[in-house]
Amino acid sequence: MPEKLFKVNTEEYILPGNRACQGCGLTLAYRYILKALRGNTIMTVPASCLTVLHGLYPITSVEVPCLNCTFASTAASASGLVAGLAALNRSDTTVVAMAGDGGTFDIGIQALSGAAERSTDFIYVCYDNEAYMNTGTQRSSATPAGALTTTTPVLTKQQGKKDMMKIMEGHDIPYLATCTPSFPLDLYDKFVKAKRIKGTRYIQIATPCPPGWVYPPKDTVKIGRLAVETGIVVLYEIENGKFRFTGRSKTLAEKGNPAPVINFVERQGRFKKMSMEQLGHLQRWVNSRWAEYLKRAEAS
Ligand SMILES: Cc1ncc(C[n+]2csc(CCOP(=O)(O)OP(=O)(O)O)c2C)c(N)n1
Ligand code: SF4
Ligand SMILES: [Mg+2]
Repeated sequence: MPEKLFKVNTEEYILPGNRACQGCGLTLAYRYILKALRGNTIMTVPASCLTVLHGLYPITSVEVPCLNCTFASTAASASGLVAGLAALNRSDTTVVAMAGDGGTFDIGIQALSGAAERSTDFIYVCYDNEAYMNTGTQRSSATPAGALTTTTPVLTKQQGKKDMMKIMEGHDIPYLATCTPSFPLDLYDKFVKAKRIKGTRYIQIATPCPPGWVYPPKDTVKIGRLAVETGIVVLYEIENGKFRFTGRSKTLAEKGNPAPVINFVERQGRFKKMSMEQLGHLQRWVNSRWAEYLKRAEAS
């Protein structure tokens, strides 16, 4: 049952003023995550924009404890925290591992796969801004084809985005979900639900990033909404193998179709060198994935 707006936690766990950029989608997402988890959380975070948001010890903008770990070891670090809390008989604290797309799709995938295969009891959050943003927008395996990055500065990235949700689903974990801070209640509900489930829970959040995606900071919420309207991002959850559309994607699945991907692409400078061929490919990829999800929703 979705959380009603009036029941949303009014406490704030991120203090005013932090070192993230203006209009950062990650900051919005993180604010809603901590509200949904009601602050009763230990975070573990590798090098990324999220460590910058947290600040440098002893000064921080965030009111939950956070362990900084090395890039490759986020899920291993979370496994250690889970074991430590169990030894102390503390079952009331949720362990949350949270890394960027670089730290998840690429560098942290081995430790994540190991922990997920054992279904270690933590929530793993990948906030996906589709590049290594903290070090200046290098391409990752989450970057879509056609995007300019500082490591694909001339021809754009040629390879398509890795389907990390599919990889994580292959681990047979109890809960997976996608969301974006542009639809905050959908995000909030998924974390409220994930908190109650045992085992490894994987949540992937599409977080628009003004400097990396090259659009004005005021447009972050709009860009995230367009990603969903065009089917680039599909909001869904998979609980014990059962696929379900949620939020705006559910409405689109029941009452319409996604809008053309050009509506999303044309608003971002990172796609200014995207070829017509790449655009066509992206549209066909979105169409076929949408058809696949419709079938799954029907079968569930
Ligand atoms: C082993 C290692 N390699 C490289 C770095 C440099 N580094 C720090 S943050 C970062 C980018 C991380 O990208 P992502 O995980 O997508 O998070 P984002 O910066 O986009 O928030 C890199 C390459 C590092 N700290 N450690
Ligand atoms: S580079 Fe992007 S993800 Fe990183 S702090 Fe700035 S807006 Fe946020
Ligand atoms: Mg990133």
